[in-house]
Order: sequence, then structure tokens, then C-alpha cells
Amino acid sequence: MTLPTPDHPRYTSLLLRERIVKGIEMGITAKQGLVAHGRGETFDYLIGECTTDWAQKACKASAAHIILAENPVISVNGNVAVLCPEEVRDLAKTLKCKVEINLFHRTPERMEKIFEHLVNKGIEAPIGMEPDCQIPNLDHERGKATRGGIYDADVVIVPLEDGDRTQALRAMGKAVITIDLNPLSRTSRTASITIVDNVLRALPAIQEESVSLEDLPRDELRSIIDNYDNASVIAGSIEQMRCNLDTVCSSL
Ligand code: PTJ
Repeated sequence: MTLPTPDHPRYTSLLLRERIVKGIEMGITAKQGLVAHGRGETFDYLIGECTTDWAQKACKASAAHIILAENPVISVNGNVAVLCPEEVRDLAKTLKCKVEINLFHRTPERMEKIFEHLVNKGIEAPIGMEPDCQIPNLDHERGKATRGGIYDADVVIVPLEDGDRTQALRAMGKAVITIDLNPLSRTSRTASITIVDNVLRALPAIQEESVSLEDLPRDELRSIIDNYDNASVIAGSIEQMRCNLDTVCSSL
């Protein structure tokens, strides 16, 4: 692995790329995860590789949702497992969320390796290894779920999702929080809360927001959620990308 020195302008981005490559070598990340990561990199570039005010607003509403939740669950796939296992662990601990492994390209070998990896990173008892039910109207592997986990969750956090599961989870009456750098994706447009940010920045941002909200009474937390407008947050994120492009174009 050839890594640039930390003063390289693309250091963080290249480091993450290496994590994904290593994830593939370890049998954790799907090859398709490379393509997904590349798409994410493009949108991250456009958003300015930072947590925008729009994303921060979405993180605050997410924190309120999770604090009020009875059974919040973080869904982990092969990209998330290698990009930010510590951030998943910390958020799960702080906000008492279960962690469920859920894969699109599911194989017993990958499930086993991801489980071991998460346990090694300090995540206690990830679930998903023995799914015992199916999300209605979702026939593929992503529909496999666990009772007491995603199947019974009231709030599900789905970073780097791949489409129709968000819709299916919402049809079950759940609140779905997605972290997706692509504001145009179906997932982004159908989630209850869409955080247009890199999962690496978004998970700690939710955690920080939760610390500042933890002493608020329930009705104030509820009003943060009720006053949150996801459509305007998505539109704002797209507008931010357009402004960033305009700035670059006008400097040429
Ligand atoms: O591990 P598996 O088998 O469950 O497969 C996982 C992947 C990611 C391969 C699968 O879910 C997939 O194909 O996803 P998509 O349809 O490519 O969607 C992934 C979305 O996540 C895209 O919209 C990307 O822009 C976005 N994305 C990629 N990297 C990041 C990201 N969003 C936030 N943070 C990232 N680091």
C-alpha cells in the first residue's frame, strides 16, 4: 500500500480509498463497494468534503429521533464495516443502538468476516447472522432481517444504502435515517431524514448533537423532529453543490 504523507491535499480521501481496498482484500467489502465508494467520493468533492449546515441540521434531527426511539438499530454493510467501525461502535454505545449486519451481496463468508471484524473493533454482539424474518415486499438478500433488530426497530440508521429497502422500511412505519453523499438517490429521496455527508463525518456529528440534546424534555425533542423538513435539507444540499461549482467556474 502506497500512502501519501499527511500533508498531501488528498490525504484523507486516499486513506479512505485504501481502507476500502483493504476491506476487499479481507473479504469484508464487496467489489461493488469500490464503485459505490467512487460515486461517494465524487459527491463528497462537490459538497466540499465537509459537514454542511444542511447536514448538521439533519444530524440534529437524527439525534432527536434516536434519543426518543425505543429500539434504534444501525444497519452495517461491507463499506461501513471497514470505513468507520469505531464510529459505529461509539454511536451505538452512546445512544444504545443495536448494530445489525445487512448485506446486499450477502454470502456466509462475508457475514462471518464482518461479524468478527466488528467484534474485534469493540462492537458488542452485532446481530444479523441468523435472520428470522423478511422485510415485506423486498425479495432480495437485503430483505433478510432479525426480530428484535431491524424488523422491530422504530428508527433505522442506514448508511450507504442501495435503494428500495428504505422504501420498504418506511412502508413498515419506521423512521429511516440515511447517510448518503448522493442527494439524488432514491434512498435520499425516500428517507425520513437524509444526511448528505460522508458517513465518517456524519456518525460523530450525530453523536455530538445527541450530547447537546440529551437533557432536553421529550416534547422539545419531538418539536425538533416535527419542525424538520427533509425536502428543504436535500434541496439545500444540492444548492450547496451548485454554489461550490459556480465558485470554481468563476475562478477559472
Ligand atoms: O456490503 P454490501 O453487500 O451490502 O454492498 C454495499 C454497497 C455499498 C456495494 C451497496 O449497498 C451498493 O451498491 O450501494 P449503491 O447503490 O452504490 O449506493 C451507495 C450510496 O452511498 C451511493 O449513493 C454513494 O454516493 C453513497 N456513498 C458512498 N460512499 C459513501 C456514501 N455516502 C456516505 N459516505 C460514504 N463514505
